Amino acid sequence: MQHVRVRLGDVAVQATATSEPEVVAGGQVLRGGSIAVGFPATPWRFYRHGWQSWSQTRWLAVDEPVAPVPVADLRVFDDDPVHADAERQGGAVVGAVEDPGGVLLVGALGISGRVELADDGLTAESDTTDRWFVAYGAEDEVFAAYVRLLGEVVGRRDLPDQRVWCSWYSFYADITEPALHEVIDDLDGLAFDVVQVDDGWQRHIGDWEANDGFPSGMPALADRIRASGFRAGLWLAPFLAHERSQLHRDRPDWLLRDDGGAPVSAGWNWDGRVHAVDVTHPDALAHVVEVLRTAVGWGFDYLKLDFVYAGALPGVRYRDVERHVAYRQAIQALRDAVGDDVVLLACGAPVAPSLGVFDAIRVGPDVAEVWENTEVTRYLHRLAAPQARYAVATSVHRLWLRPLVATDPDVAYFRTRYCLLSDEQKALVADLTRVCRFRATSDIPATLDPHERDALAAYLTEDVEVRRLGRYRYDIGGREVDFGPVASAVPVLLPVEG
Ligand code: 9PG
Repeated sequence: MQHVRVRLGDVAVQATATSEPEVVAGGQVLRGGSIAVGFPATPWRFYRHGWQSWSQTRWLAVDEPVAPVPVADLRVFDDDPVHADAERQGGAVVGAVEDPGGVLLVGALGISGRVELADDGLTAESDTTDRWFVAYGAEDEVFAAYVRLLGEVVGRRDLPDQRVWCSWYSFYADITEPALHEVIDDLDGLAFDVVQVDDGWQRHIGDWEANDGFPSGMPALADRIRASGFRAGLWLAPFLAHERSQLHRDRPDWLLRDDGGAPVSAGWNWDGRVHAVDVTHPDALAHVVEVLRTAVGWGFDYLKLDFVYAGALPGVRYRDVERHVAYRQAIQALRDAVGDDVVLLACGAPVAPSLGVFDAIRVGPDVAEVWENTEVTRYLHRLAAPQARYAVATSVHRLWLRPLVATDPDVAYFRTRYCLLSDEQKALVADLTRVCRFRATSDIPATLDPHERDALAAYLTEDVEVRRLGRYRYDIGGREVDFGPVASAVPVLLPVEG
């Protein structure tokens, strides 16, 4: 480790690294498993990039206190559990600070890393790379330079604009074959590309076969969707095993374990604890690969792979590989098995190790037909829980990823029934889907009034040009839309009494 001076445009900063900086397009590259970069000036904001899709991502005031999620079983939904007790603000892979002169960015040139805000600079460490991009300048320029270099390391994929009908935000887990048939009939005349069946079709989390709600089976459902002119999409959580699943009973040897030999918690959901499948176990991986092959064999060629952070949790693995490497090898095996023509959408996914393999990534938490779930945010500090407000805020801060992957901001709402969002809130969410060029909804045509149905039809066929005007401001088809008031609002988090 040595002290080096790094020239960044007009300024020079102190850094510690293992060698002298190397000049690259838009910045410099520093080397080291752990490095530090001094501030060029006193910063006022820190860019926190969350570990996985749902993790809070935004510009924080530098003095915002860290506020961990007090319930261990829910922490994994919010961020990397490894850093749950961190004393400083920090984020995954990339971090930045803003001062009056510009933005200083430090980003891993690899699939994992942690960047933290220290008193006099940013510190960064990684177990998978020793190369760090460092730049200082205008926000869009430093992020663009970083994502360009990152893409050279992790790869990129291209996906045309998507228009998706997804079952989740209307039916939740209560989907059945007759209910979906009715929706598919009613979607006639609406320009969706994909009809995606979400959670609720399977026997259990881990048992990826049709349940009793789908008596004709999954191939028949895929056929029905395709015959209506849509691609058939299916939700799976392939790296999870619910504690009451058959998989869990039959293959305890496939579960990721902690040092004491107990299965690692991958969260609490579906009325129980879920555990992680150890995807470095060759039989477990072969099984997961077979699950995906089977889904593709049924006729589904758009797969939403959810809760996949479970593949990158800390634990004792069959093969002793770093957790993000384990995750990436597993998703690469899935990609190799299904081929390039199947669209793979990652959800609940560690972002950086998903790049180059997935076509699209969910870049924020779930929207939901409520704006904010205040009990959950204030008392549980859960900004990753389903709520439209933080879904918008996090997704808006992830748009710099677009050159490498399609960014899915989750669904827009056109309905008034069963929706507590105001017209302005619905419009803002819909505008974000326009910016992302990823249009989706779960609205059931039968619940829309004629005016709402027309609005949905127009939304699916419109051709609007989008231009970025500033950090939060966009020109969308000639209208100026400002996500700033929502994206830059500081959440109210109350202290948890011990
Ligand atoms: C299906 C859903 C939908 C949705 C996904 C994911 O933090 N949480 O408790 C939490 C629960 C559910 C959840 C996300 C976070 O939703 O994002 O689109 O597919 O699973 O169960």
